[in-house]
Amino acid sequence: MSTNPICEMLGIKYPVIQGGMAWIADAELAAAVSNAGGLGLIAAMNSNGEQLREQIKKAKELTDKPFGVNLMLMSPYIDEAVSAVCEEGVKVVTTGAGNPAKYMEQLKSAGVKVICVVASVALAVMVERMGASAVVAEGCESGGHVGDTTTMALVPQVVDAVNIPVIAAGGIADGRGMAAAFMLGAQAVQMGTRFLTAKECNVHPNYKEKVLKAKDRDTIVTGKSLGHPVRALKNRMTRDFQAKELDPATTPGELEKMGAGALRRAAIEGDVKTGSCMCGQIAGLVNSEDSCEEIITGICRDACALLGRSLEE
Ligand code: TUI
Repeated sequence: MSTNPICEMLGIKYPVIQGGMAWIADAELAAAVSNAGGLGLIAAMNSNGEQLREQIKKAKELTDKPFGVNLMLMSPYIDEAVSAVCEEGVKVVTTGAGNPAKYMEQLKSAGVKVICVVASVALAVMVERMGASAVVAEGCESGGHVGDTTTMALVPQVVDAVNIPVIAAGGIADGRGMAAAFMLGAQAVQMGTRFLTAKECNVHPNYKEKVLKAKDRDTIVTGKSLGHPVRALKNRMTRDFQAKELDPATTPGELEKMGAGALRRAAIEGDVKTGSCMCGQIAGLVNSEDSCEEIITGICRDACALLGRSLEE
């Protein structure tokens, strides 16, 4: 797949990118994905510069393959994270949960390729003008912070609107999803939920088990009223949050307080009742804990068979 534009641009073997899952995507998962021929990502999430630097150093020890960092643009430490990425010589970042305008020049002049996660055509066009190397068109089937357009509708519209390569995300977990994404014009896929249950993923076992057991209708989007809708597995947390959100007496501050720390509680402490188990709608299809290598080679093999061609054409 060396002639695939994304593989060529990033120096990777397979056009598969791991989602930048906050509190989940650490140096070990990123290195495992990169060692298997995809692009692994460390989630900078709300890490300060020092914490992120430590993860980058760890990933460098675990792999000699290219890996990247996902920058969560709502982070209070985003300035420090951008500096850490530039100084540590990270080759590629993905950005999400906002408009990366403020950081494009700094990243690009440090030689970092910037791939922006977008949920709309308008932002895709804007980031292409700013010099993004590619975009991830992320449909609302995804876990975590979501837009409101589905992958099926978003990907071809973004493909038609930009000249840079498009990576599809949201609702993809197997070779069929990957083949479908290629038919829509994407040249790579990004997957979060599928890697959440990877053997090398250090998320708390309770969280992993909840994803493995989830069915098609087990996720819900809450937080729309706050301006940052989040998809997660239904549990006591999402039920209480939704009830509060529908109650006109609830203030935005109360809701923010309820959401704060919830993902950490689930992913690190394993409290899958009062924590937030962010996860995509495709969880119902994810039923086994496989290695990153099994995931990546299996998906690419199946997609190639369905497309009747190799993914490089
Ligand atoms: O960023 C994500 N997924 C995330 S971030 C996250 S951390 C978080 N935790 C609690 C509340 C909120 C976030 C968990 N999952 N995916 C990429 C993504 N970006 N999806 C949607 C967007 C997006 C949405 C609006 C990007 C830009 C945007 O527009 C902003 C603007 O200013 O135009």
